[in-house]
Amino acid sequence: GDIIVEPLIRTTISDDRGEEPRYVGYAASELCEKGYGIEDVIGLLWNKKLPSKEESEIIKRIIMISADHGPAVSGAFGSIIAACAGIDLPQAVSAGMTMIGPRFGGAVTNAGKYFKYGVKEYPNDIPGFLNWMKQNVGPVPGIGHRVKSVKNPDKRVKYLVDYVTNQTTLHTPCLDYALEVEKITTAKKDNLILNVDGTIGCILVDLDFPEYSLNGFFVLARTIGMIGHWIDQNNQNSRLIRLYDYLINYAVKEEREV
Ligand code: Q5B
Repeated sequence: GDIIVEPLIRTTISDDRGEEPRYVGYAASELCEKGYGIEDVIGLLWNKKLPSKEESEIIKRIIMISADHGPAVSGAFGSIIAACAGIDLPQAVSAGMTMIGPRFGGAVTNAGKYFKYGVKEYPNDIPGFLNWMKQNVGPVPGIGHRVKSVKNPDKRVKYLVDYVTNQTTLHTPCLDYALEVEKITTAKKDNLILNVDGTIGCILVDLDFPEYSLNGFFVLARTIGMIGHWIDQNNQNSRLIRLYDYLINYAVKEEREV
């Protein structure tokens, strides 16, 4: 008789059993032909929805603005060190990727999650929200920057906030809430601004992207930059990096006899 096999996995996003891949039912070539962009493919594969033109423009700007932030940041620096050690592209990029976490670039998901929580549970009580965060979570994801501050604002953040609020019709409760939080945190300390992770996290929540997808935007965007740094170092035939002694504080014991 027939042998019934339980499927090993279940997918709800794509299907390649026909002539070409279909993303949530849409043929990839047809999307290209009809003028859709990578931001629409992201909407399909990450949120199972074709974004509106206005939503696509926001997604595109999020990716463009977070694609790179120079060589000094943890991710690019990790990829550059790897490139200089002669490591191949995928591994060098994954060295940089490894840096994406709660302090660097990987605060997008939790920023979206907790600001959304604040909107729901502490709508008119930001001090209450900050107190809850302090007791239950720790530093507020999406707030704070190593070098950007009220006196040295992050142009990326200003641009995205301005674009979304003044040039689109998107309803932005999460972003509005985070900007109110920023007013209180920056009054305490100049660098406790709404950072790029927090800004994109809130905009993506307002765009109705699923919580689990949010860090994916930074990961995807920054992959573009990390690949760029790997190519750049290879083009220059860069040498192996070894830190000079003056860059290290050797807080070790004096030489001793055993
Ligand atoms: N404090 C980002 O810290 C950083 C606080 C806070 C309450 C906070 C810190 C943080 C949350 C995680 C986050 C994304 C580690 C950052 C990014 C992409 C990037 C990177 C680039 C790019 C910086 C000093 C004092 C302490 C802390 C208090 C700090 N943050 N309190 N909520 N969120 N943020 N990450 O300056 O009393 O002195 O003990 O963890 O959103 O990654 O460009 O570089 O595009 O590549 O090193 O933009 O803010 O300060 O950690 O020594 O703290 O401030 O409790 O208080 P710092 P810390 P106290 S965007």
